[in-house]
Amino acid sequence: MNKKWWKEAVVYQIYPRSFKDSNNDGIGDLRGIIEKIDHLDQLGVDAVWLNPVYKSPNDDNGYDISDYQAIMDEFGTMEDLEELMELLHQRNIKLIMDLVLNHSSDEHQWFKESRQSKDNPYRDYYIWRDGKNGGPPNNWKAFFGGSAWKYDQKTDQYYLHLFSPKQPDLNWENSKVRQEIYAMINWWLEKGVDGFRLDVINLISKDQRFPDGEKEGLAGHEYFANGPRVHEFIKEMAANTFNKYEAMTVGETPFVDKEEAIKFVKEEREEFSMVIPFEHLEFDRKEGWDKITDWDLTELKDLMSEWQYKLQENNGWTSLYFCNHDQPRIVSRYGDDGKYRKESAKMLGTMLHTLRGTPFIYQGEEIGMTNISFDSLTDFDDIETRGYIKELQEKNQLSQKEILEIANYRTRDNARTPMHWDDSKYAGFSESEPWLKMNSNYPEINVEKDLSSDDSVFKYYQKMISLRKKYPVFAYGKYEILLEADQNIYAYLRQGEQNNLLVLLNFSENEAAYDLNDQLEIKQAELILNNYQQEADFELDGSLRPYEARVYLY
Ligand code: ISL
Ligand code: CA
Repeated sequence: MNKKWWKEAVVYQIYPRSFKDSNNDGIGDLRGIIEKIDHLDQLGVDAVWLNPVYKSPNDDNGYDISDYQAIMDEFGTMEDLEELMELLHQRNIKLIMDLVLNHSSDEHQWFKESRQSKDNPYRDYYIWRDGKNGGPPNNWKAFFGGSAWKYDQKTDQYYLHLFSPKQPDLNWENSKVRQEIYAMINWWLEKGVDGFRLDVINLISKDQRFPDGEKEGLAGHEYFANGPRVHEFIKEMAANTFNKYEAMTVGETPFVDKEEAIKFVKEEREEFSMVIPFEHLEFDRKEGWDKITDWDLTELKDLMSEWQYKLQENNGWTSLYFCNHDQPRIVSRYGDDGKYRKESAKMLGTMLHTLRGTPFIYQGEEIGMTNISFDSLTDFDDIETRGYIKELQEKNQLSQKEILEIANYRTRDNARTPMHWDDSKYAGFSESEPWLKMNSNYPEINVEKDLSSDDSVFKYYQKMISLRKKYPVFAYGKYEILLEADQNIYAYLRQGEQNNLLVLLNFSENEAAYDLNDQLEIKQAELILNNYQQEADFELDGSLRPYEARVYLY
């Protein structure tokens, strides 16, 4: 097993729009992040991933880039970014940027040219096709609703957009596009950036026959996800950019199971450092966005275990995460955001920090922030949510109230409400009304409060992160599941060179008994982490309190 800094690291994700507003226009910005570097340092994280900060008309909050080498006006200037990088580096914190390479904004110079005429030199930078039978070229659907094709009158053709119509897909078949992209990436690497998270990177190769999709789910995904040339493109990109700088790379990969994942992260293949999986966050949405489904802990355990074994057998790595800017808050999904908010937030965090992979913390997760509850459909900002709301209203099967309920549970805005720093108006995020409504529980859940309390979620995260640094077994230990069939407890071992970990996690709101006597022979172990004030003795059989998490070292 090769040692790498990023295997030992804990990454903290910042959504700049909602982290800290330095000039009180209601929008978070780069100087706001600079003001809060102490927070990151105190927590003990090793790297920061910034969501896109490039120039953008913000149709999808920065995931629609109009200039890859300039900073978004609201966020500040290139000098601000350079200063932020410098300050992070002074504290040994690496900077990971977000690269959106599957598509650009329709306001990018390339697209403005491309749509001018069929013989424009930039025409082939994007994917243009003739319509079929008076409609789009095929039945592919966009992630944000509707057809993935948009008709453009000027040249009487359609262009492909897997996300919003303001996010036209780049044509990776064109080697000029690839060369421009590599040059841009190298420009950032020369600047001193330490790595990249690559947005929907497994969608870059489309089946050039553009057949109609026939599979369940988003129509056409079998032809645009993990497409024919995806690994060829990634290998070429990595060899020409990241690998020359030993940069850390995190590929965001929807529609990827453990078998597909290996192809991106098996170390010998020299593609990515790790992927961002999705399957572990799909249990409560198995029947689609508008139906919340029940699930069983054994499903999560089986899935996690299969990934863990597959990756360790194949010398591959993964990110470990529950929350990001696209996901509702985990404590409101797999935990309990009421009575056991703190316990369950800590327990879920324990899982992320004790499995084999690199933990990613999303802003606010370290204080146990919860889902919102907006009271009007017009409060939602997220382009994805607005798309679904529109579809549901057109279908006319649910009442407004029912739509509101599902939107509150599902919306990406759950993660995007401003960060809670203290209990002042607008939670210390800004002095002006923020761009998105605050979560109303900020007086109870905020950083200031967590810093002044011994049993806060923040203090627990601090401890967890420092333990990871102290014991290499957290990063490199071999994973083995225990109590496989247990419906309440997720238990596993990590076996290292010097020591081992035994992790016990109770996912239920009730006490849960366990008996490990016929699976283990350990006489003594030290309890190094526990989310209850009154600590537990070591026993191979006993019971766990509601949402209890224990980590023993032996
Ligand atoms: O967020 C989702 C589920 O709620 C996905 O549909 C999401 O759009 C998908 O995971 C891709 O996400 C990434 O690319 C999008 C952008 O909107 C997301 O914020 C980004 O993380 C398009 O660039
Ligand atoms: Ca601002």
